[in-house]
This record gives sequence, structure tokens and C-alpha cells, in this order.
Amino acid sequence: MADLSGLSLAIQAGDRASAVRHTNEALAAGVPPQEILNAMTEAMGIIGRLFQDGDIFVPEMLIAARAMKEATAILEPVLVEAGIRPEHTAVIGTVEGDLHDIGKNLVGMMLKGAAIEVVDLGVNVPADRFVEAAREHNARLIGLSALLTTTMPNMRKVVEAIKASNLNTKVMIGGAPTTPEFAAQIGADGFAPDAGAAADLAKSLLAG
Ligand code: B1M
Repeated sequence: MADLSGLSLAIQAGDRASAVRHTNEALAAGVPPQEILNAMTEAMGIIGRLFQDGDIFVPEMLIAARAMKEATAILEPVLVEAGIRPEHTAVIGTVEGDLHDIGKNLVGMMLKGAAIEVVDLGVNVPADRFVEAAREHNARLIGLSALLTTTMPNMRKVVEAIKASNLNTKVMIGGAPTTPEFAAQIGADGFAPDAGAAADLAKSLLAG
């Protein structure tokens, strides 16, 4: 097992140049790409936990995610060549009527950090579009975000549309006005209060 602690620390610190350098060095030293990806995913897991615990904030998480993005860009062609693809795909989006996307984007970054392929439908997404995209991309998870009390009911529409389809797709929700009680009420499979928790929840829903 190679020592990839330098790469992990570079990602956690959001040091893009160092993350890229460590990735190139590891590849040149013949470290398997999956092992490098695992080190990056673990680094983002640490970031997620620090964010959940209130030890770091949105800017730190964003710069860590950007460092990971640049480092994975180097790794991606090597992973593709080796036939390694993320095992699962998640479709995410902000529900119809709602244009807030900062939190949703963070959730997307953390899911990618957890080695989940993310199809981001953007904002103001109608229920049917989530179902279509889940079918098209064979996604086993849909992540819904809402920041307005007035758009929360549109989450229920997505859950109902998924239940009416024959898809084996779980639905998780989040966003400031949502709660675990609301998730249970609308029949969603889970709620996460923040992006770090969203990655943990996604992994456990996809494992189930
Ligand atoms: Co809006 N806005 N806004 N706004 N805006 C709020 C949400 C509001 C609380 C402000 C206020 O009044 N105090 C209020 C909502 C009130 C309510 O419904 N209870 C509000 C309002 C009223 C409005 C407008 C109606 C204002 C108007 O036009 N009169 C309008 C609505 C437009 C629309 O959507 N149709 C509007 C517009 C906007 C801007 C466009 C100006 C801008 C959005 C820009 C953008 O997103 N690109 C904006 C902003 C920035 C905010 C505030 C200030 C910040 C939201 C944010 O990005 N937070 C917000 C007030 C506030 O929250 N303090 C406010 C940072 C972000 C990292 O946190 O999104 O909570 P958050 O995401 C977290 C978690 O919630 C969770 O993880 C994230 C990271 O930890 N999470 C998930 C989120 N999605 C998840 C999904 C998951 C799991 C976890 O699983 C899938």
C-alpha cells in the first residue's frame, strides 16, 4: 500500500497544485488508480465530517472539492482506460419553482467525492424530469434540494412520480427548511442536514 497521506492532506487543505503534483507522482510511481481514488475519497470524507461538526465552513469545503476535482481530472482517463467506473449514479436537482443551488452543488461535490457518478439536473426541475433522468442514467438514487417552504411540496411530487414508475430508485432530500419528519411524511428514503451527511446517507442508501 503506497503512502498517499501527502495527497490526502493536499486535498483537505484545498491545495490544488500540491494535489495535482501528488497525483502525478503517485501515477508515475505505478500506484493503482483505484488506490489513488480511494485516498481522495477518504480525504473528502474527512472534510465532510469536519463540515458536519462545524469545524470548517462552506469556503473550506469548496476549495477542498476544487482540489479534488483537479486531481480527479488527471485520474479520470487512467480510470477509464483501466475500466474502472463509479459503481453507482445519482441524479440530483433543486425542485420545481426553486432557483437556489449553492447547497445542492455542495452536495453534488461531496457525492462525487464519495465516488458516486452525479447527474446534476440544475434548478427548477419538474418531477417528470427526475424520473426520466433516473431511467436514462440507470440511477439508483435521486437527491432533491429545496430552500423555500413554498417549493417543499414539490418534493412529494417527485417521490410520488418515482413510486408510480417501476424504477428501483431511492430518494433523499435536504435543504434548509426540510426535516427528517418531513422526509418521512412524504415517503422519501432519507434526509441529510448538510453535504457531508448527504454523502454518508447516499452511501448507506446505495449499499442497502
Ligand atoms: Co433566497 N431565500 N430567495 N436567494 N436565499 C432564502 C432561502 C431565505 C431563507 C432568505 C430569508 O428570507 N431569510 C428565503 C426563504 C424563506 C422560506 O421559504 N422560508 C428566501 C427567499 C424568500 C427567496 C426569494 C423568494 C426572494 C424574492 O425574490 N423575494 C427568491 C426565490 C427565488 C426562487 O428560488 N424561485 C430567492 C432568491 C435567492 C437568490 C437567487 C438571490 C440566491 C440564490 C442563489 C443561488 O442559489 N444560486 C438566494 C440566496 C443565496 C439565499 C440565502 C441567503 C442563502 C442560501 C444558501 O445558498 N445557503 C437564503 C438564506 C439563508 O439560508 N441564510 C435564502 C448556503 C448553502 C450552503 O446552504 O442551501 O441550506 P443550504 O444547503 C445546505 C443544507 O441545507 C444541505 O446541504 C447544504 C450544504 O451543507 N442541503 C442538502 C441542501 N440541499 C440538500 C440536498 C440533500 C441533502 C442536503 O440531499 C439531496
